[in-house]
Amino acid sequence: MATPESAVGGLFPRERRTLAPGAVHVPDWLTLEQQQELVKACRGWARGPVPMWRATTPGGQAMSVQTVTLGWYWLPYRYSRTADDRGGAAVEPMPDWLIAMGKRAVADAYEDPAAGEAYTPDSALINFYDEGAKMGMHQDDDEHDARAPVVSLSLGNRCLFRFGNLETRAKPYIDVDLCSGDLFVFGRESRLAFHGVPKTFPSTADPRVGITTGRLNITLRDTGMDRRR
Ligand SMILES: O=C(O)CCC(=O)C(=O)O
Repeated sequence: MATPESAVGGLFPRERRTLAPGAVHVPDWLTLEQQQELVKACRGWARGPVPMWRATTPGGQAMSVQTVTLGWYWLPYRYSRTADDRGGAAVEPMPDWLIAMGKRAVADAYEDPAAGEAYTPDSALINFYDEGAKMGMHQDDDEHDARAPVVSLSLGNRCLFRFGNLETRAKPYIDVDLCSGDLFVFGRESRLAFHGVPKTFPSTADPRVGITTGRLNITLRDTGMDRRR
C-alpha cells in the first residue's frame, strides 16, 4: 500500500526516516541541479562502451529494467572486469565525483562523517524503469563479503520501494515512496534485507529533471572484488 504522503501529494513535508537499523531514507537529498547532472551523466553512460541493456537471468528471463554499470560489469548474478558475454569491452570507470557523492550520502544518512570516510564504492549499477518495469524482491548479495552499505539515488518518476526483512521475500516489509532526488542507504544490520520495486508511477517526475518518461535508479556498491582471496 502507498504511504499516506503519496495520497495527498506534496501537502506534508516528507521526513527523513530510519526504516530499520542501518536503513535510512533521506527525501530530497539531491538538488534539482544535481539531479539534472546525474540524468545527463546516465544518458552518456547508457551509450557505452558497454551500452545499457536488458539482462537475462540464468533461468532465461529478461529483466524488465534496463541496466548499465560502471566500475565493474554486472550480469545476473556476478561481477566481472569485462563484459565477456557482450564483446569483452571494459565498462566505464567509476568517476571520482560519484565516489565522493557516495561518501557524502553515507555520512549524511548515518549522520556519521567517519562512516562516509570509510566508504569507497567501486561500482555503480544504473537501472532504467520504463513504464511497467519493476524489480522483484531480492537481496544484494553478489558483492563479495557484502558489508559496505548500498547507496541508492532516485531520478524521474516516483516509485513504490518495498523494504523487507532478512529472511524472506514475504512480509513483514515496509513500503516507501522514492521520489526524484531521494537517497536511500541500506547497510549495517540491514545490508542483506530483501527489497524490490513493485511499481513506478507514470508522469510523476518534475520535467525539469530531464527524464521525459520513466525512472532511473543509481546504486553505488563496494563489490569487494579486489579483496577476493
Ligand atoms: O530501483 C531501486 O530503487 C532499487 C534497485 C535495486 O533493488 C537494485 O539495484 O538492487
